[in-house]
Amino acid sequence: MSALHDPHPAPRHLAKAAFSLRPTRVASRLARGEIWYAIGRFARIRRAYSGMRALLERVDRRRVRNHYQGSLFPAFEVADAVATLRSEGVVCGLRLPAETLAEITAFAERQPFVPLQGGPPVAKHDVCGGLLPSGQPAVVGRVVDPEACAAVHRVVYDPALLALARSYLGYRPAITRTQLHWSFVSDAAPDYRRELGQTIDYHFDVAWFNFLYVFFYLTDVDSRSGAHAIICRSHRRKPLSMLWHSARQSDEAVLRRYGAASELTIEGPAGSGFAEDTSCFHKALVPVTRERLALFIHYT
Ligand SMILES: O=C(O)CCC(=O)C(=O)O
Repeated sequence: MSALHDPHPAPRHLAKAAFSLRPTRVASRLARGEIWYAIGRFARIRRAYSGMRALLERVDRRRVRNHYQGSLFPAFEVADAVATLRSEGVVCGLRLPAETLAEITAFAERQPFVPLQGGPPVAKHDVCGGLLPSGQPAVVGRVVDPEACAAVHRVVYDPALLALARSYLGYRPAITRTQLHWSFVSDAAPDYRRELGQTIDYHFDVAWFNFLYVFFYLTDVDSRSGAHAIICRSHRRKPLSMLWHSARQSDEAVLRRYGAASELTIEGPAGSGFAEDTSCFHKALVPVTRERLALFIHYT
């Protein structure tokens, strides 16, 4: 649908941001000094960066603080998970304890969120019929200050997740971002969602030189309630034409290149989690039957 026919046109400043997803984005970010945006997409550069961080770590004598002793995921085999991540780009099989899930969900229900459209924080119970109090469609809500929830902090600094990130990245990660997001059921048009920045199209992340994401679903998720989809193994095999083009690609282009068999739609009950190298192509499916609550941890 064109913006002209969109019943909910995106605010003008956001529409401008969407245009910058075109190929010129690489050039403009280079001009802003963000060299990592251009070169962080190359596997060799990422490996070299890991090597340098590992070297620096060896000469750094500062003591590392362990926040927690035991893991919430005692059965999670870190070495096997790292091997799967390297070959597939994703590894499933994490599961939050029931009380951790309940604590995070209750926090997200009472904590306000900032809509993707921006503006003041909104209370969750003020979303009605897929609409924000402003009358705009509810698309994605970013819960304010997720680490204020003790259970979120407990998960982010879990020793098994830190060991996974350290082993995969090759160095001790600094945690850069923790996000707790609602994805709502609403009648927002695809173009409106894109212009706001909802990641409903296949893309790969260039968040820094190297990174690993851990995702948890906090609601039951299937292909009609906001599942995350990934093209397995695409972290290792990107043609130059895709590496140098916009990080966003159409479904057709991605499936033509990698084949339908490489596409994995991750469904799971509330509490299930997975780790992903988001330099794989990935996207979020639009929820149509049930809203989704998800926790994302970015280790870099
Ligand atoms: O919400 C999702 O499942 C996808 C998130 C995503 O695409 C991203 O963080 O880059």
